[in-house]
Amino acid sequence: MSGNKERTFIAVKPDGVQRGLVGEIITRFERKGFKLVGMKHLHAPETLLKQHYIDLKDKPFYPGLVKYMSSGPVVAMVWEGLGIVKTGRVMLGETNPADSKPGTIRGDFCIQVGRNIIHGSDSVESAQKEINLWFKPEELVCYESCQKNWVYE
Ligand code: DAT
Ligand code: MG
Repeated sequence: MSGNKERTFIAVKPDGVQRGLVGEIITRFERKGFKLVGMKHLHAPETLLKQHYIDLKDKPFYPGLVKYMSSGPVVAMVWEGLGIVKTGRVMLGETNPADSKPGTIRGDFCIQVGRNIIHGSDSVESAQKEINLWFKPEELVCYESCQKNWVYE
């Protein structure tokens, strides 16, 4: 995927869902002009979460991270747009909310790294991997946004 069709995987974590922040997070991506192409609300199986965070398997916080992620439902989404992986990360803020600027999602809504409410892919390659892990191809909706010519030149 390239250009306006770049995609990223965004997930509202269990604390974000429990705290009623799903709408706020969707609103931020919608208002920016990005396009929603996939979404589901699920209690993710541990096997999926272990695979999702496989690169962190040797970190001391890995077991706690998997437990936290499986402690309640998450809202998994695929968003699309120009430069969305990089811009999505800017919108999220830093991994540690304490380092995140006001105006970012983590800067505005959370305090500790172990309860940082949202996941966003960190590269185009990992986005592709994560989208394939969480979604079947038929779960991604193909449509043209009526905003296209107003969001892009
Ligand atoms: P990000 O979620 O910003 O991509 P990451 O991929 O390095 O960050 O880590 C994944 C998640 O693991 C992160 O959102 C929260 C948790 N985590 C990272 N570093 C941690 C730490 N030092 N202590 C506890 N949890 C941590
Ligand atoms: Mg990461």
